[in-house]
Amino acid sequence: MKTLVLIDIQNDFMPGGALAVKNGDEIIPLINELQQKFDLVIATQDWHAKGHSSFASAHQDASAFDVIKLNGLNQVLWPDHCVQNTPGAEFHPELDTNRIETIFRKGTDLAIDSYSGFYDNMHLKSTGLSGYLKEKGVHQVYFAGLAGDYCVAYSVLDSISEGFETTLIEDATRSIDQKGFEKMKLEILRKGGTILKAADLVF
Ligand code: VGL
Ligand code: ZN
Repeated sequence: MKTLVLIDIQNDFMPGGALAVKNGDEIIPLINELQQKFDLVIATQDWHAKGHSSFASAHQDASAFDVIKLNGLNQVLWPDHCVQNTPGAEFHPELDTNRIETIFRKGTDLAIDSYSGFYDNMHLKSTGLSGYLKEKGVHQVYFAGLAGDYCVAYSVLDSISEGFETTLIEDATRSIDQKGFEKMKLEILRKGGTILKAADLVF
């Protein structure tokens, strides 16, 4: 069963949003088209409590994009984004949500950030996505969405470690930092993931 996981296609990651990804909205028509090719479509939502520890505003004398140590991990401090039940946390209005069977939310714990759709950044708590896919007999998982260098890349890496045949559809993502994305792509390939373009999907 071929499964498409759509990562964080939310207003705050779109041009004009609180944590805008350049040209993030360009992927939406392609993603709507892609969904028709898959047996199962799942989505994730970045879903932060107000005052989340990944927000620069939660720390004294800090600015957005500073890097600090949080629970021993490097943490980029972000502008406030995807706060629960705000318009910025909603899916982009042009995203076709009719085929999305389940939504996995992440980043709800105030104390710890969560890039991957599978685990928080300390790998302490699972979202249940891996078990959900395994229970459904899924072996092949494809990823698209935002941002390529953060939540998409970390989801892809966790998917590989969870034992799924994992593919990143690289033209169905956009990144905060292109250099960071190129680095993550090398890591994905090194770990055994596949990277291809939507037109190269042969099903
Ligand atoms: C993301 C930074 C902070 C993402 C989420 O969806 O890639 N990036 N929160
Ligand atoms: Zn976030």
